Amino acid sequence: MDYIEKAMQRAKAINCPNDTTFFQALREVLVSIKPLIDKHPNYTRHNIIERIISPNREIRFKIEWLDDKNEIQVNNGYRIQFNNALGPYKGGVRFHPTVNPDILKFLAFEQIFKNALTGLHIGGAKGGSDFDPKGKSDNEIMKFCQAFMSSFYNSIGSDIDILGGDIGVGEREVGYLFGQYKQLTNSYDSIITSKPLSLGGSLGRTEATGYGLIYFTQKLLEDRQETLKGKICTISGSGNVAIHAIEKLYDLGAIPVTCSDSRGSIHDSNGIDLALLKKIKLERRASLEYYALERKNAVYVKHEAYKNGSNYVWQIPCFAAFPCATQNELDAIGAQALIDNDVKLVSEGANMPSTPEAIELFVENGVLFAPAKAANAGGVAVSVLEMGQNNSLNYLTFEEVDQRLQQIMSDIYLHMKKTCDEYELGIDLIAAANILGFKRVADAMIAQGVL
Ligand code: NDP
Ligand code: 2IT
Repeated sequence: MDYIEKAMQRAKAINCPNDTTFFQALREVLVSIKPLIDKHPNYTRHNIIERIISPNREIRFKIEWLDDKNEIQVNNGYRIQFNNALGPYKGGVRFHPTVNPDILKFLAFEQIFKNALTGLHIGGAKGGSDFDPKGKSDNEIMKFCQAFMSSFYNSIGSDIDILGGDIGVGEREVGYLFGQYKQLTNSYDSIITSKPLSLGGSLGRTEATGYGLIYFTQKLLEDRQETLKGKICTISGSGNVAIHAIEKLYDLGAIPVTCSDSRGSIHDSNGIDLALLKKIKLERRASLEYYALERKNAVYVKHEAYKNGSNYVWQIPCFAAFPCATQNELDAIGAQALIDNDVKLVSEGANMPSTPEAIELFVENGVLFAPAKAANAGGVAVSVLEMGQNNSLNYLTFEEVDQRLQQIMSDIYLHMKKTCDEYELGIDLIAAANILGFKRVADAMIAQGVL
Protein backbone atom coordinates (compact mmCIF):
# COMPACT_ATOMS: atom_id res chain seq x y z
CA MET A 1 0.00 0.00 0.00
CA ASP A 2 1.39 3.46 -0.81
CA TYR A 3 1.80 6.16 1.82
CA ILE A 4 -1.44 7.91 0.78
CA GLU A 5 -3.75 4.95 1.39
CA LYS A 6 -1.81 3.96 4.52
CA ALA A 7 -2.24 7.46 5.97
CA MET A 8 -5.92 7.60 4.98
CA GLN A 9 -6.50 4.25 6.66
CA ARG A 10 -4.83 5.46 9.84
CA ALA A 11 -6.80 8.73 9.78
CA LYS A 12 -10.04 6.77 9.43
CA ALA A 13 -9.06 4.51 12.34
CA ILE A 14 -8.25 7.34 14.75
CA ASN A 15 -11.07 9.71 13.76
CA CYS A 16 -14.81 9.29 13.38
CA PRO A 17 -15.65 7.54 10.04
CA ASN A 18 -17.98 10.47 9.23
CA ASP A 19 -15.20 13.08 9.35
CA THR A 20 -15.52 13.46 5.59
CA THR A 21 -14.53 17.12 5.36
CA PHE A 22 -11.30 16.46 7.24
CA PHE A 23 -10.56 13.43 5.05
CA GLN A 24 -11.15 15.56 1.94
CA ALA A 25 -8.59 18.15 3.10
CA LEU A 26 -6.17 15.41 4.15
CA ARG A 27 -6.32 13.51 0.86
CA GLU A 28 -5.67 16.66 -1.15
CA VAL A 29 -2.48 17.35 0.82
CA LEU A 30 -1.28 13.73 0.77
CA VAL A 31 -1.76 13.37 -2.99
CA SER A 32 -0.13 16.63 -3.92
CA ILE A 33 3.03 16.24 -1.80
CA LYS A 34 4.03 13.06 -3.71
CA PRO A 35 6.88 14.78 -5.63
CA LEU A 36 8.35 15.94 -2.29
CA ILE A 37 7.98 12.54 -0.57
CA ASP A 38 9.53 10.75 -3.58
CA LYS A 39 12.47 13.16 -3.72
CA HIS A 40 13.28 13.28 0.02
CA PRO A 41 13.18 9.87 1.81
CA ASN A 42 14.06 11.75 4.99
CA TYR A 43 10.37 12.56 5.59
CA THR A 44 9.41 8.90 5.38
CA ARG A 45 12.33 7.91 7.62
CA HIS A 46 11.08 10.32 10.29
CA ASN A 47 7.51 9.04 9.85
CA ILE A 48 6.37 12.65 9.34
CA ILE A 49 3.11 11.79 7.60
CA GLU A 50 1.76 9.65 10.43
CA ARG A 51 2.88 12.30 12.94
CA ILE A 52 1.46 15.29 11.07
CA ILE A 53 -2.04 13.92 10.41
CA SER A 54 -2.96 13.59 14.10
CA PRO A 55 -3.83 16.71 16.10
CA ASN A 56 -1.54 17.29 19.09
CA ARG A 57 -4.57 18.04 21.26
CA GLU A 58 -8.35 18.20 20.79
CA ILE A 59 -10.24 20.12 23.45
CA ARG A 60 -13.98 19.74 23.78
CA PHE A 61 -16.04 21.66 26.34
CA LYS A 62 -19.57 22.46 27.36
CA ILE A 63 -20.82 26.05 27.28
CA GLU A 64 -23.75 27.03 29.49
CA TRP A 65 -25.24 30.52 29.20
CA LEU A 66 -28.41 32.46 30.05
CA ASP A 67 -30.47 33.90 27.20
CA ASP A 68 -32.59 37.07 27.41
CA LYS A 69 -35.55 35.10 28.78
CA ASN A 70 -33.30 33.82 31.58
CA GLU A 71 -33.46 30.34 30.09
CA ILE A 72 -30.35 28.17 30.28
CA GLN A 73 -28.81 27.32 26.90
CA VAL A 74 -26.12 24.71 26.26
CA ASN A 75 -23.67 24.58 23.34
CA ASN A 76 -20.60 22.55 22.38
CA GLY A 77 -17.21 24.23 22.23
CA TYR A 78 -13.99 22.97 20.66
CA ARG A 79 -10.36 23.87 20.08
CA ILE A 80 -8.17 21.70 17.87
CA GLN A 81 -4.49 22.43 18.61
CA PHE A 82 -3.20 20.56 15.57
CA ASN A 83 0.50 21.31 15.20
CA ASN A 84 2.91 23.73 16.92
CA ALA A 85 6.19 22.78 15.28
CA LEU A 86 6.66 26.25 13.76
CA GLY A 87 5.35 28.36 16.64
CA PRO A 88 2.45 28.77 19.06
CA TYR A 89 -0.91 27.47 17.86
CA LYS A 90 -2.74 30.15 15.85
CA GLY A 91 -6.10 30.12 14.13
CA GLY A 92 -9.60 31.48 14.17
CA VAL A 93 -12.76 30.70 16.09
CA ARG A 94 -16.01 29.96 14.22
CA PHE A 95 -19.52 30.35 15.61
CA HIS A 96 -21.97 28.62 13.29
CA PRO A 97 -24.58 25.85 13.76
CA THR A 98 -22.64 23.57 11.36
CA VAL A 99 -19.52 23.56 13.59
CA ASN A 100 -18.47 20.07 14.71
CA PRO A 101 -15.15 18.24 15.25
CA ASP A 102 -14.95 17.25 11.56
CA ILE A 103 -15.21 20.86 10.30
CA LEU A 104 -12.74 22.13 12.90
CA LYS A 105 -10.20 19.38 12.18
CA PHE A 106 -10.29 20.23 8.49
CA LEU A 107 -9.87 23.94 9.25
CA ALA A 108 -7.07 23.37 11.79
CA PHE A 109 -5.25 21.03 9.39
CA GLU A 110 -5.43 23.58 6.55
CA GLN A 111 -4.29 26.29 8.96
CA ILE A 112 -1.00 24.46 9.70
CA PHE A 113 0.12 24.74 6.08
CA LYS A 114 -1.39 28.17 5.45
CA ASN A 115 0.42 29.57 8.46
CA ALA A 116 3.66 27.95 7.28
CA LEU A 117 3.23 29.61 3.86
CA THR A 118 3.19 33.07 5.45
CA GLY A 119 6.82 32.49 6.47
CA LEU A 120 5.91 33.57 10.02
CA HIS A 121 6.44 31.43 13.10
CA ILE A 122 2.97 30.14 13.99
CA GLY A 123 1.48 26.68 14.35
CA GLY A 124 -2.01 25.64 13.24
CA ALA A 125 -5.26 25.49 15.25
CA LYS A 126 -8.97 26.19 14.95
CA GLY A 127 -11.83 26.40 17.40
CA GLY A 128 -15.45 27.28 17.66
CA SER A 129 -18.95 26.39 18.69
CA ASP A 130 -22.25 25.25 17.21
CA PHE A 131 -23.76 28.45 18.65
CA ASP A 132 -25.82 30.35 16.04
CA PRO A 133 -25.33 34.13 16.37
CA LYS A 134 -28.26 34.81 13.99
CA GLY A 135 -31.19 36.52 15.72
CA LYS A 136 -29.35 36.82 19.06
CA SER A 137 -29.33 40.12 20.94
CA ASP A 138 -26.09 41.91 21.68
CA ASN A 139 -26.49 40.91 25.32
CA GLU A 140 -26.86 37.23 24.36
CA ILE A 141 -23.76 37.40 22.16
CA MET A 142 -21.83 38.86 25.09
CA LYS A 143 -23.12 36.23 27.52
CA PHE A 144 -22.25 33.43 25.13
CA CYS A 145 -18.74 34.78 24.40
CA GLN A 146 -18.05 35.09 28.13
CA ALA A 147 -19.21 31.53 28.78
CA PHE A 148 -17.14 30.23 25.84
CA MET A 149 -13.99 31.87 27.21
CA SER A 150 -14.67 30.78 30.82
CA SER A 151 -14.84 27.17 29.69
CA PHE A 152 -11.33 26.93 28.27
CA TYR A 153 -9.26 30.06 28.98
CA ASN A 154 -6.63 28.01 30.81
CA SER A 155 -5.68 26.22 27.54
CA ILE A 156 -4.51 29.38 25.74
CA GLY A 157 -1.82 32.04 26.14
CA SER A 158 0.13 34.50 23.98
CA ASP A 159 2.96 31.98 23.50
CA ILE A 160 0.73 28.88 23.65
CA ASP A 161 -2.37 29.36 21.49
CA ILE A 162 -3.72 32.61 20.05
CA LEU A 163 -7.33 32.77 18.85
CA GLY A 164 -8.70 34.89 15.99
CA GLY A 165 -11.83 35.61 13.94
CA ASP A 166 -13.68 33.47 11.41
CA ILE A 167 -17.32 32.93 10.36
CA GLY A 168 -19.60 34.48 12.99
CA VAL A 169 -16.67 35.89 14.96
CA GLY A 170 -15.79 39.51 14.19
CA GLU A 171 -14.62 42.49 16.22
CA ARG A 172 -17.67 42.48 18.49
CA GLU A 173 -17.26 38.83 19.52
CA VAL A 174 -13.46 39.16 19.78
CA GLY A 175 -13.90 42.15 22.11
CA TYR A 176 -16.17 40.15 24.45
CA LEU A 177 -13.88 37.10 24.36
CA PHE A 178 -10.85 39.23 25.14
CA GLY A 179 -12.64 41.13 27.92
CA GLN A 180 -13.60 37.88 29.65
CA TYR A 181 -10.04 36.51 29.40
CA LYS A 182 -8.74 39.70 31.02
CA GLN A 183 -11.36 39.44 33.76
CA LEU A 184 -10.47 35.81 34.54
CA THR A 185 -6.68 36.14 34.45
CA ASN A 186 -6.06 39.80 35.28
CA SER A 187 -3.84 39.86 32.20
CA TYR A 188 -3.82 41.94 29.01
CA ASP A 189 -2.06 39.09 27.22
CA SER A 190 -2.43 39.07 23.41
CA ILE A 191 -4.43 35.80 23.34
CA ILE A 192 -6.69 36.81 20.47
CA THR A 193 -6.40 38.85 17.27
CA SER A 194 -8.88 40.87 15.18
CA LYS A 195 -9.46 42.91 18.34
CA PRO A 196 -11.24 46.25 18.10
CA LEU A 197 -8.70 49.12 17.84
CA SER A 198 -9.70 50.29 21.33
CA LEU A 199 -8.39 46.97 22.74
CA GLY A 200 -5.10 46.90 20.83
CA GLY A 201 -6.30 45.65 17.45
CA SER A 202 -4.31 46.38 14.31
CA LEU A 203 -5.26 48.86 11.63
CA GLY A 204 -5.82 46.92 8.42
CA ARG A 205 -6.72 43.58 10.06
CA THR A 206 -10.40 43.85 9.09
CA GLU A 207 -9.45 44.34 5.45
CA ALA A 208 -6.48 41.95 5.39
CA THR A 209 -8.02 38.68 4.14
CA GLY A 210 -10.03 40.23 1.30
CA TYR A 211 -7.29 42.67 0.29
CA GLY A 212 -4.64 39.92 0.55
CA LEU A 213 -6.72 37.67 -1.72
CA ILE A 214 -6.76 40.33 -4.42
CA TYR A 215 -3.05 41.17 -3.97
CA PHE A 216 -2.18 37.49 -4.42
CA THR A 217 -4.42 37.28 -7.52
CA GLN A 218 -2.83 40.43 -8.91
CA LYS A 219 0.66 38.86 -8.58
CA LEU A 220 -0.51 35.75 -10.37
CA LEU A 221 -1.91 37.82 -13.23
CA GLU A 222 1.04 40.22 -13.40
CA ASP A 223 3.24 37.20 -14.10
CA ARG A 224 1.04 36.51 -17.15
CA GLN A 225 0.98 40.12 -18.34
CA GLU A 226 -2.69 40.42 -17.30
CA THR A 227 -4.53 42.70 -14.86
CA LEU A 228 -7.93 42.87 -13.18
CA LYS A 229 -8.65 46.33 -14.60
CA GLY A 230 -12.00 46.47 -16.38
CA LYS A 231 -12.65 42.75 -15.77
CA ILE A 232 -15.98 41.30 -14.61
CA CYS A 233 -15.52 39.36 -11.36
CA THR A 234 -17.92 37.14 -9.44
CA ILE A 235 -17.73 36.80 -5.66
CA SER A 236 -19.69 34.60 -3.27
CA GLY A 237 -20.27 35.46 0.38
CA SER A 238 -21.01 38.87 1.86
CA GLY A 239 -19.07 38.78 5.11
CA ASN A 240 -15.67 40.10 6.12
CA VAL A 241 -13.69 38.40 3.34
CA ALA A 242 -16.15 39.01 0.48
CA ILE A 243 -16.78 42.67 1.31
CA HIS A 244 -13.09 43.58 1.45
CA ALA A 245 -12.31 41.57 -1.69
CA ILE A 246 -15.02 43.58 -3.48
CA GLU A 247 -13.58 46.81 -2.07
CA LYS A 248 -10.07 46.04 -3.36
CA LEU A 249 -11.41 44.89 -6.74
CA TYR A 250 -13.02 48.33 -7.14
CA ASP A 251 -9.72 50.00 -6.13
CA LEU A 252 -8.04 48.16 -9.02
CA GLY A 253 -10.73 49.08 -11.55
CA ALA A 254 -12.38 45.64 -11.73
CA ILE A 255 -16.16 45.17 -11.81
CA PRO A 256 -17.47 42.86 -9.06
CA VAL A 257 -21.04 41.90 -9.99
CA THR A 258 -22.18 39.25 -7.49
CA CYS A 259 -22.31 38.34 -3.81
CA SER A 260 -24.27 35.83 -1.74
CA ASP A 261 -25.22 34.85 1.79
CA SER A 262 -26.53 31.70 3.43
CA ARG A 263 -29.98 32.18 1.85
CA GLY A 264 -29.43 33.50 -1.65
CA SER A 265 -27.35 35.30 -4.29
CA ILE A 266 -27.29 38.74 -5.87
CA HIS A 267 -26.35 39.58 -9.45
CA ASP A 268 -25.98 43.31 -9.97
CA SER A 269 -24.72 43.80 -13.52
CA ASN A 270 -23.89 47.48 -12.85
CA GLY A 271 -21.46 46.41 -10.15
CA ILE A 272 -22.21 45.64 -6.49
CA ASP A 273 -23.22 48.75 -4.52
CA LEU A 274 -20.60 48.38 -1.79
CA ALA A 275 -22.03 51.03 0.55
CA LEU A 276 -25.45 49.35 0.42
CA LEU A 277 -23.91 45.90 0.92
CA LYS A 278 -22.00 47.10 4.01
CA LYS A 279 -25.14 48.74 5.39
CA ILE A 280 -27.20 45.56 5.02
CA LYS A 281 -24.64 42.95 6.10
CA LEU A 282 -22.39 44.80 8.57
CA GLU A 283 -24.73 47.35 10.16
CA ARG A 284 -28.14 45.67 9.97
CA ARG A 285 -26.87 42.06 9.89
CA ALA A 286 -29.81 41.39 7.55
CA SER A 287 -30.48 39.14 4.54
CA LEU A 288 -29.39 40.04 0.99
CA GLU A 289 -33.08 40.05 0.00
CA TYR A 290 -33.05 43.68 1.20
CA TYR A 291 -30.28 44.53 -1.29
CA ALA A 292 -32.58 43.58 -4.17
CA LEU A 293 -35.42 45.57 -2.63
CA GLU A 294 -33.27 48.70 -2.62
CA ARG A 295 -31.47 48.15 -5.99
CA LYS A 296 -34.19 47.52 -8.51
CA ASN A 297 -31.88 46.31 -11.32
CA ALA A 298 -30.32 43.60 -9.10
CA VAL A 299 -31.45 39.98 -9.41
CA TYR A 300 -31.91 37.95 -6.19
CA VAL A 301 -32.03 34.12 -6.41
CA LYS A 302 -32.66 31.95 -3.37
CA HIS A 303 -30.27 28.95 -3.10
CA GLU A 304 -33.11 26.49 -2.60
CA ALA A 305 -34.74 27.69 -5.84
CA TYR A 306 -31.63 26.91 -7.88
CA LYS A 307 -30.22 23.57 -9.16
CA ASN A 308 -30.12 21.51 -5.93
CA GLY A 309 -28.79 24.45 -3.96
CA SER A 310 -25.79 25.09 -6.27
CA ASN A 311 -24.91 28.78 -6.06
CA TYR A 312 -26.41 30.94 -8.85
CA VAL A 313 -23.37 33.22 -8.60
CA TRP A 314 -21.25 30.79 -10.66
CA GLN A 315 -23.66 30.97 -13.61
CA ILE A 316 -22.68 34.58 -14.28
CA PRO A 317 -20.00 35.00 -17.02
CA CYS A 318 -16.78 36.41 -15.57
CA PHE A 319 -13.03 36.72 -16.03
CA ALA A 320 -12.27 35.72 -12.41
CA ALA A 321 -14.30 34.01 -9.68
CA PHE A 322 -13.69 34.45 -5.94
CA PRO A 323 -15.52 32.01 -3.62
CA CYS A 324 -15.51 33.80 -0.24
CA ALA A 325 -18.30 32.20 1.84
CA THR A 326 -17.63 28.68 3.12
CA GLN A 327 -16.32 25.16 2.43
CA ASN A 328 -17.53 23.17 -0.59
CA GLU A 329 -19.68 26.02 -1.91
CA LEU A 330 -18.29 25.82 -5.46
CA ASP A 331 -19.43 22.45 -6.84
CA ALA A 332 -19.13 20.71 -10.21
CA ILE A 333 -22.29 22.42 -11.52
CA GLY A 334 -20.81 25.82 -10.71
CA ALA A 335 -17.37 24.89 -12.05
CA GLN A 336 -18.80 23.65 -15.35
CA ALA A 337 -20.83 26.85 -15.78
CA LEU A 338 -17.74 28.98 -15.11
CA ILE A 339 -15.73 26.96 -17.64
CA ASP A 340 -18.51 27.16 -20.25
CA ASN A 341 -18.42 30.92 -19.78
CA ASP A 342 -14.63 30.94 -20.32
CA VAL A 343 -13.47 31.87 -16.79
CA LYS A 344 -9.72 32.51 -16.67
CA LEU A 345 -9.04 32.32 -12.95
CA VAL A 346 -10.49 31.04 -9.68
CA SER A 347 -9.01 32.42 -6.47
CA GLU A 348 -10.22 31.05 -3.13
CA GLY A 349 -11.05 33.50 -0.32
CA ALA A 350 -12.93 31.01 1.87
CA ASN A 351 -11.27 27.87 3.28
CA MET A 352 -11.61 24.91 0.86
CA PRO A 353 -14.61 26.42 -0.99
CA SER A 354 -14.14 24.26 -4.11
CA THR A 355 -15.19 20.60 -4.07
CA PRO A 356 -12.66 18.02 -5.40
CA GLU A 357 -14.90 17.55 -8.48
CA ALA A 358 -14.86 21.30 -9.18
CA ILE A 359 -11.06 21.42 -8.84
CA GLU A 360 -10.68 18.48 -11.21
CA LEU A 361 -12.72 20.35 -13.83
CA PHE A 362 -10.65 23.52 -13.42
CA VAL A 363 -7.40 21.57 -13.76
CA GLU A 364 -8.63 19.58 -16.83
CA ASN A 365 -9.66 22.82 -18.51
CA GLY A 366 -6.50 24.79 -17.75
CA VAL A 367 -8.19 27.35 -15.47
CA LEU A 368 -5.65 29.14 -13.30
CA PHE A 369 -6.45 28.13 -9.71
CA ALA A 370 -5.22 29.88 -6.55
CA PRO A 371 -5.83 27.64 -3.51
CA ALA A 372 -7.14 29.06 -0.22
CA LYS A 373 -4.06 28.14 1.84
CA ALA A 374 -2.07 30.69 -0.12
CA ALA A 375 -4.70 33.11 -1.41
CA ASN A 376 -6.42 33.85 1.91
CA ALA A 377 -3.29 33.77 4.11
CA GLY A 378 -3.26 37.58 4.38
CA GLY A 379 -5.72 37.51 7.28
CA VAL A 380 -3.67 35.37 9.59
CA ALA A 381 -0.48 37.13 8.48
CA VAL A 382 -1.84 40.49 9.65
CA SER A 383 -3.01 38.77 12.85
CA VAL A 384 0.67 38.07 13.52
CA LEU A 385 1.44 41.73 12.85
CA GLU A 386 -1.22 42.52 15.48
CA MET A 387 0.50 40.19 17.97
CA GLY A 388 3.83 41.88 17.23
CA GLN A 389 2.35 45.34 17.82
CA ASN A 390 0.79 44.22 21.13
CA ASN A 391 4.06 42.74 22.33
CA SER A 392 6.25 45.69 21.28
CA LEU A 393 3.69 48.42 22.11
CA ASN A 394 4.76 49.93 18.81
CA TYR A 395 1.78 50.47 16.53
CA LEU A 396 1.82 50.58 12.72
CA THR A 397 -0.17 52.90 10.46
CA PHE A 398 -2.74 51.49 8.04
CA GLU A 399 -0.34 52.17 5.16
CA GLU A 400 2.50 50.30 6.92
CA VAL A 401 0.28 47.27 7.55
CA ASP A 402 -1.00 47.33 3.97
CA GLN A 403 2.57 47.52 2.65
CA ARG A 404 3.61 44.54 4.79
CA LEU A 405 0.55 42.60 3.63
CA GLN A 406 1.39 43.23 -0.04
CA GLN A 407 4.96 42.08 0.57
CA ILE A 408 3.84 38.89 2.35
CA MET A 409 1.36 37.96 -0.43
CA SER A 410 4.00 38.65 -3.06
CA ASP A 411 6.58 36.52 -1.20
CA ILE A 412 4.10 33.63 -0.88
CA TYR A 413 3.54 33.73 -4.63
CA LEU A 414 7.26 33.93 -5.46
CA HIS A 415 8.11 30.97 -3.20
CA MET A 416 5.27 28.95 -4.74
CA LYS A 417 6.54 29.78 -8.21
CA LYS A 418 10.01 28.57 -7.24
CA THR A 419 8.45 25.37 -5.87
CA CYS A 420 6.61 24.88 -9.19
CA ASP A 421 9.95 25.10 -11.02
CA GLU A 422 11.82 22.87 -8.57
CA TYR A 423 9.24 20.05 -8.65
CA GLU A 424 8.14 20.57 -12.29
CA LEU A 425 4.55 21.30 -11.29
CA GLY A 426 3.60 23.53 -14.23
CA ILE A 427 0.77 25.80 -13.00
CA ASP A 428 -0.32 23.42 -10.22
CA LEU A 429 -0.46 25.95 -7.37
CA ILE A 430 -2.31 23.47 -5.14
CA ALA A 431 0.71 21.16 -5.16
CA ALA A 432 3.07 24.14 -4.77
CA ALA A 433 1.21 25.41 -1.67
CA ASN A 434 1.02 21.96 -0.08
CA ILE A 435 4.64 21.04 -0.80
CA LEU A 436 5.99 24.36 0.45
CA GLY A 437 3.83 24.39 3.59
CA PHE A 438 4.41 20.72 4.39
CA LYS A 439 8.18 21.02 3.92
CA ARG A 440 8.48 23.95 6.34
CA VAL A 441 6.49 22.15 9.05
CA ALA A 442 8.20 18.79 8.48
CA ASP A 443 11.68 20.33 8.65
CA ALA A 444 10.79 22.01 11.96
CA MET A 445 9.44 18.69 13.32
CA ILE A 446 12.65 16.90 12.40
CA ALA A 447 14.78 19.65 13.96
CA GLN A 448 12.86 19.29 17.26
CA GLY A 449 13.29 15.55 17.52
CA VAL A 450 10.70 12.97 18.56
CA LEU A 451 8.62 14.53 21.33
P1 NDP B 1 -18.35 36.11 7.95
O1 NDP B 1 -19.06 35.51 9.09
O2 NDP B 1 -17.96 37.55 8.02
O3 NDP B 1 -19.17 35.90 6.61
C1 NDP B 1 -19.51 34.64 6.16
C2 NDP B 1 -20.31 34.78 4.89
O4 NDP B 1 -20.53 33.49 4.33
C3 NDP B 1 -21.69 35.37 5.10
O5 NDP B 1 -22.07 36.03 3.93
C4 NDP B 1 -22.56 34.15 5.36
O6 NDP B 1 -23.93 34.34 5.09
C5 NDP B 1 -21.95 33.18 4.36
N1 NDP B 1 -22.07 31.80 4.82
C6 NDP B 1 -21.66 31.29 6.00
N2 NDP B 1 -21.95 29.99 6.09
C7 NDP B 1 -22.57 29.69 4.94
C8 NDP B 1 -23.10 28.49 4.43
N3 NDP B 1 -23.06 27.35 5.15
N4 NDP B 1 -23.65 28.53 3.19
C9 NDP B 1 -23.68 29.69 2.46
N5 NDP B 1 -23.18 30.86 2.91
C10 NDP B 1 -22.64 30.84 4.12
O7 NDP B 1 -17.06 35.20 7.72
P2 NDP B 1 -15.73 35.53 6.92
O8 NDP B 1 -16.01 36.42 5.76
O9 NDP B 1 -14.71 35.93 7.91
O10 NDP B 1 -15.32 34.07 6.40
C11 NDP B 1 -15.67 33.60 5.11
C12 NDP B 1 -14.72 32.48 4.73
O11 NDP B 1 -13.38 32.95 4.71
C13 NDP B 1 -14.71 31.25 5.67
O12 NDP B 1 -14.44 30.10 4.92
C14 NDP B 1 -13.52 31.55 6.59
O13 NDP B 1 -13.01 30.36 7.16
C15 NDP B 1 -12.56 32.14 5.58
N6 NDP B 1 -11.48 32.96 6.10
C16 NDP B 1 -11.71 34.02 6.92
C17 NDP B 1 -10.67 34.79 7.37
C18 NDP B 1 -10.87 36.02 8.19
O14 NDP B 1 -9.88 36.71 8.47
N7 NDP B 1 -12.07 36.37 8.58
C19 NDP B 1 -9.28 34.47 7.02
C20 NDP B 1 -9.15 33.37 6.08
C21 NDP B 1 -10.21 32.65 5.68
P3 NDP B 1 -24.92 34.97 6.22
O15 NDP B 1 -24.65 36.43 6.20
O16 NDP B 1 -26.29 34.62 5.74
O17 NDP B 1 -24.56 34.31 7.51
O1 2IT C 1 -8.86 30.89 8.29
C1 2IT C 1 -8.15 31.81 8.72
O2 2IT C 1 -6.98 31.97 8.35
C2 2IT C 1 -8.73 32.75 9.69
N1 2IT C 1 -9.91 32.63 10.01
C3 2IT C 1 -7.88 33.82 10.32
C4 2IT C 1 -7.21 33.24 11.53
C5 2IT C 1 -6.51 34.23 12.42
O3 2IT C 1 -6.00 33.72 13.41
O4 2IT C 1 -6.46 35.42 12.14
